[in-house]
Amino acid sequence: MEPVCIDSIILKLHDVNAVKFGNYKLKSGMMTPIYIDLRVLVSHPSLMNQVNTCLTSHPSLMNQVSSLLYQHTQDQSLKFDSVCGVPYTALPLATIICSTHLLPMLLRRKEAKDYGTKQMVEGLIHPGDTCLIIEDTVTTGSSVLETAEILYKEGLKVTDAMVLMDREQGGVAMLASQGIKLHPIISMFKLLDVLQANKRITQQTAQSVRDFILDNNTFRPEGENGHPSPLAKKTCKEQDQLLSYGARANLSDIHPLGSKLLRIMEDKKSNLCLSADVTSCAELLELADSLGPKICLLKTHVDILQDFTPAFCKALKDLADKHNFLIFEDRKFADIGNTVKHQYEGGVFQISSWSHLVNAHAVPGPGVVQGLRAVGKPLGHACLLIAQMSSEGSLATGEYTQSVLKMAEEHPDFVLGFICGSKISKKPQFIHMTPGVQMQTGGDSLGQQYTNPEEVIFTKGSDVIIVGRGILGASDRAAAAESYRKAGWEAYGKRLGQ
Ligand code: S5P
Repeated sequence: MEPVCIDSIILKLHDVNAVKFGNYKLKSGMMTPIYIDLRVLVSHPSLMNQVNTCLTSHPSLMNQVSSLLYQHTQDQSLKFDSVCGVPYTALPLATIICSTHLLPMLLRRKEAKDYGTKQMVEGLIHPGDTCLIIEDTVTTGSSVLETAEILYKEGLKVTDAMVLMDREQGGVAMLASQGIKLHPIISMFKLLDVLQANKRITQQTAQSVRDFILDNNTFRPEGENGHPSPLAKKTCKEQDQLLSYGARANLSDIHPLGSKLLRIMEDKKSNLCLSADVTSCAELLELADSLGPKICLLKTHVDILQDFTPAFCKALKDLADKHNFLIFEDRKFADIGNTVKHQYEGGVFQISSWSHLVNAHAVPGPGVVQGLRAVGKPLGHACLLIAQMSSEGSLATGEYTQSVLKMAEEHPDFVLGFICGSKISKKPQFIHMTPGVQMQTGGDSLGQQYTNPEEVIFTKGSDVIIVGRGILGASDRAAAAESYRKAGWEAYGKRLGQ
């Protein structure tokens, strides 16, 4: 392939507004300063209709792109029996390639039909055949993998995938870890070079996009021993687990307090919430001061304090500012909206005046969130919904947990996450916090059940460990807090594949 072809296609893609600069959201939820929108190609019928299969002076753009993709399969001597485009944007590309070169095409459905054959893949399937996947743009590679997994279920093999535009954010490596070789035609850095050289974008824009791409690689390929890490084996559905706390803090639809918490976690290298379940204000303030540097969040049960005074709240807030942690009053609101409003705002404790976060049971229905929101939202506060509990025999399981998830999704402006035993939402803007954490698994005599930090963060995919007696019961509380901080952070590193 002549470099000039690639350059001219890049410029034509820019002409038809398939390359956009600004602030856009990717499928993963990540914000990006560049967006490749190849869907616009189908909005240029003159380009689409013009039948031309070689790169002469005025071939259609769609055909040029298809030709490039096909040409590359020939250059690489790829062997395949059929072609499947990733829905939807790559479908016309696959169609043109197949009709031009008389290749059998397979059509992958996004959802199974609820009538007829219920097939996920349409077309003549010969188990054992090799199918080539065609994609328009790759970021993480998850869409290609999803299509491959559907083809595998039909007994097909997938060894190679062709992509027009590789954003160079880890897709090639991720797919390689799954045994699929991705062949990109245009890389992000090449695209930026061409647009800059042709004065389509400034040097500054090009550089800021390059910086973004370098800072936002979505895949960590290898374990230390050179074998793919367990994460490399994750399916596309688990790819959101690869997002760092810092990257999630930048998501467009994250609650501002959630964003703040994730930044604190990243800055302090701590996903530890101290459950400061002590009964004297002095002891609690001493804990906040001495352990403050190690935690992202301090959880209180203000109603167990024997000597509560409003001055205590002011002192706690000052310590939260001093050590950069958030305060979470574990009030577990569970009444009708009007009542929780008063409980949150008024009474002796005036919780909304000092606590950044509170939590609530979903049992009363959405009114509980709406009541809390009426008070907390104007103050920039947020709440967690209790989706699961650590105690033996808890009723918060199964369908109940799913209903809590739905309630959270319906109130993203006030619910920033969950109290839960494991990750329950695939939306990376929700923060999962897990209580019942100790180094030694087991429990207490009143039904509490413990899981260790690695299990909670790495295996179960939660974000924050909530630790009470594991720290409070230690002879050296600072050393215990440090060991929980370290264990939680190492489990997070392992999750990211570091
Ligand atoms: O399901 C739950 C929810 C919460 S918020 N299980 C819990 O244990 N908690 C709280 O976490 C509980 O009220 C206590 O404050 C803390 C756990 O304390 P530990 O001493 O058992 O670590």
